[in-house]
Amino acid sequence: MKKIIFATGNQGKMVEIRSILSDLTVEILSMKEAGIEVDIEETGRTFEENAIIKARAIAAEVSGEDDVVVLADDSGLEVDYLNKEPGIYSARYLGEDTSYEVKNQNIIQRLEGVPKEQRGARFVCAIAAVFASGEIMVTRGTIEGYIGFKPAGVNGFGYDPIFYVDEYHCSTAELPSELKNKLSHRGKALRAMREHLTSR
Ligand code: ITT
Repeated sequence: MKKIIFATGNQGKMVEIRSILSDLTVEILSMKEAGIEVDIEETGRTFEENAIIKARAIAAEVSGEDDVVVLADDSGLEVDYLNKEPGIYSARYLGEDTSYEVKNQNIIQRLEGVPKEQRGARFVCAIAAVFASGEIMVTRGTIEGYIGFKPAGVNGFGYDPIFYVDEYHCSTAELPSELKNKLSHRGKALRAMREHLTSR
């Protein structure tokens, strides 16, 4: 493997991915850097299905290139009190173009008056790999936490300001990036994938 192309258009994810895989001695390109622009419809019913759909769509654009692995991340926030919403619809929740200030405030409002014990939530991440041979592999990582009573922090992206971890009594947007990457759903799923990539 000489090159990884990451099938994501999300800059926040890309920053974390580069940091988590920084010890790999391979070139890591976002799909934009690889010159690929494709609008991918996420029609899957699970994080795993959507990650495979994204990785396959980009792999189709680079087919013929040996030594390239295409990876994709599908992730989201599951809130127990909201029957695991927004889940796979996390990016599309209240509309793709709605700001996270609004999305985060909306989730806090929907949990108004709900005590901490019932505010359980988790981030889930599925990472799919499509190899030049056509072989597919998927890993999953999760981090447990709860929805805070107010947004806090400026690190990370998306729902980080409202997702709190018990151990640190703060949101993942308040954690230094290295610590978030160590604990996070994405860190866990990507490190599991890295094992597969380096053992080949
Ligand atoms: P790509 O499909 O191009 O990768 P996307 O943003 O559409 O980008 P997803 O469909 O996987 O990606 O949606 C994931 C959403 O879940 C993301 O936009 C955030 O709102 C949320 N999310 C995932 N991981 C997160 C994290 O570490 N911190 C905060 N929010 C996260």
